[in-house]
Amino acid sequence: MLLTDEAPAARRAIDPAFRRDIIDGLSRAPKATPPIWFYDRRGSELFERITDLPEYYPTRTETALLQAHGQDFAKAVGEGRAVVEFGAGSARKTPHLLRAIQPAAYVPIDISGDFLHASSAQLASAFPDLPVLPLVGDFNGPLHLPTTIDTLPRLGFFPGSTIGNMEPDAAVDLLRAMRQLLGDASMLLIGMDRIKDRQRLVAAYDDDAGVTAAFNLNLIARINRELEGDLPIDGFVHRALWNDDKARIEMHLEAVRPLHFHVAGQCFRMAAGETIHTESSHKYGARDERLLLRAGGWEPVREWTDPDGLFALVLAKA
Ligand code: AVJ
Repeated sequence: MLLTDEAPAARRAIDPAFRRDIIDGLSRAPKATPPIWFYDRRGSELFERITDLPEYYPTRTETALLQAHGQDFAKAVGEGRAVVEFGAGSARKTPHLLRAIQPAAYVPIDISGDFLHASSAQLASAFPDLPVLPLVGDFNGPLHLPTTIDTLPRLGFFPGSTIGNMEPDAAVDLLRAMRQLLGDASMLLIGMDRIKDRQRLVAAYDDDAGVTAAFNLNLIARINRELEGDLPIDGFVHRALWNDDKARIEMHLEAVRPLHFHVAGQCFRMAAGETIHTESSHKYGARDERLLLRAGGWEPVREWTDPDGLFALVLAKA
């Protein structure tokens, strides 16, 4: 059953947060923009296509883990929790978890209302007895859980290695905020992408079909459309590189020639070879995962990985 009081998406005016983030990011040296702005409708569609690419192992590896270890989850977390999913998106992995643990309610949280409502409706019809309570919001800001789950112990679900988008200090802050939001009796099931062979990592973010390149370049189209921009789309190329010092993949948009463009009335220049750093995707060793969780106020209790150790699902308790 789908329980929602959200109005349908209004026609959007210029988004002041988007404008501020992009103007700030382009004014900085080196230029860097937050990855949340990738996910307009087209960006969300491209990301869905990325998850099906042969090179992009995280989604299928994590989904297989969720599928394979249902009985373990049921035993470790018990029935009757409220599952709170952070950044639910299309929520394609969630049915495996819900089927396994029989929760008392499901609260998917996402910034994209359109996407969230479509996937919530789908989920609600697949689980007719489960109260589905979608919450439109940014989990990096303050959130209020629906009061109907006040008395239920919570299981936070944070799949996809989305945590990897954050710098370590921000990741710790987010984990602490989740701990605060979910409460003393809560648990957290989190997906974390492992450090591995450099070629494999880079290929996952620079696929042969060019879908990740299109995903990265879509940010330029979005800036042009929504912020009165005139960035030349042929003036940029997609770059993915492994930063070994920081154990992360970085995506950049690199200027192929000297550029001069405008965004929301402001003027910007880029030298040939200069980049806009559009995303970081941090990877973790087995001990890094636990250290990060403990720093964030969570005690790891179990973890599951695939035979090749590509990806880890970690269960922690408050
Ligand atoms: C959704 C942040 C987990 O970092 O792998 C995929 C986003 N960017 N390909 C990731 C992404 C380029 C993805 N996360």
